[in-house]
This record gives sequence, structure tokens and C-alpha cells, in this order.
Amino acid sequence: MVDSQRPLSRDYEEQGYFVIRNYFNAAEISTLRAIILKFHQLWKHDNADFYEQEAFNSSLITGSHYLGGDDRVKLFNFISSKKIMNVVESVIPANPAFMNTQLFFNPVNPQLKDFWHRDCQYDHDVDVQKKVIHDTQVLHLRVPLFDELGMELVPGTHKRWDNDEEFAVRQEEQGRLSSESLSTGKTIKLAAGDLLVFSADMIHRGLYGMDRLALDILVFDPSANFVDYVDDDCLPDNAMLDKIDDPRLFINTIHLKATA
Ligand SMILES: O=C(O)CCC(=O)C(=O)O
Repeated sequence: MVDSQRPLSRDYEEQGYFVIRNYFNAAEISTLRAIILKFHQLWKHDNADFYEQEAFNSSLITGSHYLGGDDRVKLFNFISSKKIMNVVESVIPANPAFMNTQLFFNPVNPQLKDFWHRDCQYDHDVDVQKKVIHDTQVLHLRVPLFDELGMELVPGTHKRWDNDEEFAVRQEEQGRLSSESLSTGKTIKLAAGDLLVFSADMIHRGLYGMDRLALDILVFDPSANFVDYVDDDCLPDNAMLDKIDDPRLFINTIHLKATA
């Protein structure tokens, strides 16, 4: 367990998130940052129009498209390191499974504003969203690579439905915009070295500004069926698994895929 007076699992259970300050040291962040910046430069070059016009994130960072084998193994070892596994297992104790990675940056297009959402709203209509927030469990682990304004979260919404204000803003109804402020929002400023863990289905938004570049690791509870969201190319192959100190997070996903 991570040292703490109060169990992290209780914070997650009650609030839907927790933050651990200075969890990673400067050497860990600088190694990770070098790999991620390599990915980011190549990705931006390859997706120039999308980047200029509408992007605020990329994904599939562990895939083979932009990074070579050595960097991918380093990244897999970071994602399944003891520090990350301790935190993941504090929330999902039995067989947590790797889903994906995302990289969040500032949009080039100044018209794009930071917007409130629940991740499940892109897959489900409102009736199903009401159900899945109670059923499923996808964790975001946010690792900021530079100091940033952080995230705004609505504590407790991993377990409860929106109030009227939250719903109108998030869904852009009654003339409201998803970029408006919410009276229930809580800002979590983040620095390089911090780790923020939050429920993908709580109401949240990333705050654009400063030099933000944040790696999000997505992990799911195997009791929910999320294997379709996993891209095979983002998983380690057998030769890479041999070079990962504790590959359980990936092996769990590989097993789920094989039995799906
Ligand atoms: O940082 C952002 O722009 C949004 C983050 C987010 O929505 C997420 O991690 O699910």
C-alpha cells in the first residue's frame, strides 16, 4: 500500500478520485518525459491538420507506430511499476487490466475550450449512462509531465447522477455550454511528479493552459466488458513480456481478449 493515514480506496470510494503529491521523482519523470516527447513530436508531424484544427489529445502511445521496442518496454515497465500497481490495486484489487494510454496537451485551435463530460457519454445515451456509472469501473491515472493547471472534477459524481446545472452544462442544453464553470467543480492543480487517479465516468474536464502534457493510463475492472476498447498493437508481445518486471496488468488484458 501507498503510505497514507487514510486509505486511498476510501477516498476513491467516496469522492471518485485521489491525488498523491510528489509520487514520482525527477529521474522517473525525466525518463518518461523523453519517451513521451519523442512520441508527441512524431505524432504531431503525422497528424498536422488534426493537431492544428481540433486535437487536444492523442492515444495508443504504447503502440508500435511511433515508438521503438526499447522505448515501448520502458513505457510498459513504467505503466506496470510497483508504484502504479500499488495504486491500481488499492482501487481494483482483483486482476486489473490495461486498457490504453492517452496524452493530453493544449489545443492549438484557440476556439477549443476545456469541456465537462463523463467518458461514458460518448458510448451511451442518457438512460444507459445512468446505469453504467453504478456498474463499471474505468480508472484514469494522470501523470503530468510538466506543471499544469490540472483537472476540474465534480466529487462524488462517479456514484451519483448529475444535478440540473451539471446536466445542462455537460449536455449543452437550455442554452448552456460545456465549457461554463460548474458550482460543484473542484480544481486539482497538478505538478510534474504528482499522480491523480480518477473515475472516467465522473464529471470532469482537463484545464487547458501552461505547458500541459499529461500521460493518462487507463485501467479497467475485468468484471466489466471493455476488451473491445483495447488495441492489440498497444499490448506487449511475448518478447517484450519477458522484459517487463511485473507484466500482470498486460497479461490480464491478453487473457481477457483470448477468452472474449
Ligand atoms: O485533460 C483533458 O483535456 C481531458 C481529460 C479527460 O477528459 C480524461 O482524461 O478523460
